[in-house]
This record gives sequence, structure tokens and C-alpha cells, in this order.
Amino acid sequence: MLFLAALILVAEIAVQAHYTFPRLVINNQPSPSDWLTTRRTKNADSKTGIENPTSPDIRCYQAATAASVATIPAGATLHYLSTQQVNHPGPTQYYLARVPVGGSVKTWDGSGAVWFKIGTTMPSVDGQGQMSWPAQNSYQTANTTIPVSTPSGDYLLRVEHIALHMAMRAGGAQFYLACSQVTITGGGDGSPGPMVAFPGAYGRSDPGILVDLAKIVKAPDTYQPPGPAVWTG
Ligand SMILES: [Cu+2]
Repeated sequence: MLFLAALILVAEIAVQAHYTFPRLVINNQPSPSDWLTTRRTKNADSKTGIENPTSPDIRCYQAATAASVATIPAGATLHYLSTQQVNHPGPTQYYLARVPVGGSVKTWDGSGAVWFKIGTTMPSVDGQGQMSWPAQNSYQTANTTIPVSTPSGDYLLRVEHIALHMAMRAGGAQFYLACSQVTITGGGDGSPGPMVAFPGAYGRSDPGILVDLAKIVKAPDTYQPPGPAVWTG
């Protein structure tokens, strides 16, 4: 009986596999160490996700600011390394928020309606009816691109993966996220938007957060990622 209980516990831990994103990878060049340009998250050790999308933690899940700032050329492709396999089904999304005049990317908290979305992902379903999401089950997040017309300057970059395996009940979706301190160089004169605030962008009952994947698997194009439309530049 004890043996069986231990087996079940091991199975649950193996299935849970929560994750964090401590390293930004820019044009295939990973940051040399964890939490160097990415702000250490409260779940750095526990790996626990956020289940309340209106919590203040939904912005950056931040425990501390980071020592350094990453330089990203506009047009660059990026992703994050993950501490565990990103095994849960769900979208990966990226946001940017420009540091206001007089602020510092090393200290600014990202408050206000200042965030715009630059990337999201959608599911696909194969001939056997198996659903998958970009980068699912790999040790990194899906790629995104910094639009070439993004104005040069200092930004917070926010990555999130939304785990939807429990999302058929309210409060069941899990948010895994982090923010990095970045300087975008060689940018353009685009006008990013629409702008949203975190918290504020998401509600518990948004169609992409309270969602039954058994329905999405029959019509993957109907999935609606939460938050604003992607700004493509
Ligand atoms: Cu998990």
C-alpha cells in the first residue's frame, strides 16, 4: 500500500513538471547564466504556476530585478530556455513594454497600460487527432520575432506559457512567465499597440483561459489566445 502510494506520488511529480524561463536566447545565443538579464521569479525554486490571472504576479511574477540588460537587434528571433520540458498544452505569448522617460530598465516595474503583444501560438491537430502546440515537450519556449519597426529603446520583455490541461474549470489554467530587461537597437518608427496592463489584460473567464481542450481539439483554429491582438509592426 505504501509502495503503491509512493508510485502514484512519483507519477504525479513526473506529470506535473512545472517550469521557469531563466535564460533568454537571442538569435540562437543564450544568455551566459540564469537570471542574468531575466528577473528572477518567485517560483524559481518551486516552479509553481500562477492560477489567478488577475493577481499582481501576472505581470512579471518577480522576486528581484536582474543585474544586466540584454541587447536585441530589431528583427531578431528569440526564445527562452526552460528548466523543465514545457509539457503542458497551451499557447506561448510575448509582450513588450517600453520604459518611460526618466525610468530605468533595471528598476522599472512595468505598471500601467504599457504592454503590447508581439507573439502568440496556436495548436495544431494531426491525423490521429493528437493536438500539439509549438515547442510543446521541448526544453525551450516557441520562437518569436521582434518586429523590425519596433522603436529603439529600453523595454521589459515578458514571456508566458499558459498551461491549459486543467483549464476547463475556472482558476484551472496555469501561467508560467518571466520578464527580461532588454535594449532594442536598430529599430524603426512603428506605433505599437493595442496597449494593456498586467494585471488587467486577462480575466478568469476569458475564452482562452477558461477553455475545454476537448472542444479545441475538434476545431483548433477556434482557440482564442487571451489578451490583445499581436502587433506585427
Ligand atoms: Cu504543471
